[in-house]
Amino acid sequence: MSSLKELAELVITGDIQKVKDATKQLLEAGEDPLRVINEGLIPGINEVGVRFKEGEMFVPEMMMSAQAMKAGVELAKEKIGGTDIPTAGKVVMGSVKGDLHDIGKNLVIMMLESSGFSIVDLGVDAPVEKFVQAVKEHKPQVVGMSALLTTTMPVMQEVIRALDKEGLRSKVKVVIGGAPVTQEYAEEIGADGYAPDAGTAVELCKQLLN
Ligand code: B1M
Repeated sequence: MSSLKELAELVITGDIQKVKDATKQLLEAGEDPLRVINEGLIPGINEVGVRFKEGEMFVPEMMMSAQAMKAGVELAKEKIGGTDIPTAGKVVMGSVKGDLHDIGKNLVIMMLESSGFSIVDLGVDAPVEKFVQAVKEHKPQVVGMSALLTTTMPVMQEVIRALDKEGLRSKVKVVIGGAPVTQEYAEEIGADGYAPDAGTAVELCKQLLN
């Protein structure tokens, strides 16, 4: 029987099948799917980041770990399921231009969906115009942006400026997040809120819409 700690280790090794097997085992044994994500899969990928920074792991290995992590999240997601409550609001969400990281964004989406929000997912590397177009077309209450690179963070401000220019800024709440993003940065660029994790992102969206 795998433990959450062992699951984290398996994410680090990047063995997709083993991560799937261990995740399944834990879920079948009745482990809370959110715990599997937050205390098994996420610590694993975080350690990958540390080792990458220290030059102990390289991009291909980081990719394998990311795929293994995603496979585990998919299985946990099936257990979390949806909600029967009517839609809590619509959120347009994307990883900003230049940013290919989407694990965190997808977790935020998953949590929002399971809390009754409907999502328009712009995917990764989403250009400024794509956000603007999506707001015009889908009329969401919230625009969510994710950035994992310090070099892509400024795109969030570009999106806010473009929404402003198009007269759309007052019609939506803008929420941002991602590992390098902070509350101070959110205030600096004029976002309505920042969330450090997926659970807080849901709370924040609910709060902003009330
Ligand atoms: Co990249 N990468 N990566 N990477 N990668 C980081 C981000 C890095 C910190 C690693 C390091 O050096 N320690 C570093 C960035 C350094 C910096 O900018 N300061 C880095 C780098 C340098 C790079 C490349 C440039 C490497 C290269 O090619 N030389 C390259 C860039 C590609 C690009 O985007 N253009 C690159 C590539 C990749 C992979 C493709 C291999 C892979 C991504 C796969 C994928 O996402 N599909 C990858 C990975 C896996 C990572 C690390 C290891 C893990 C990221 C992750 O998924 N974390 C990462 C190190 C790290 O962050 N510790 C690293 C788990 C995830 C659940 O957390 O995304 O933070 P996170 O999301 C959280 C919260 O932040 C929050 O909720 C989530 C759940 O709790 N949140 C939000 C996120 N978005 C939110 C939005 C919200 C609210 C909350 O509102 C809308």
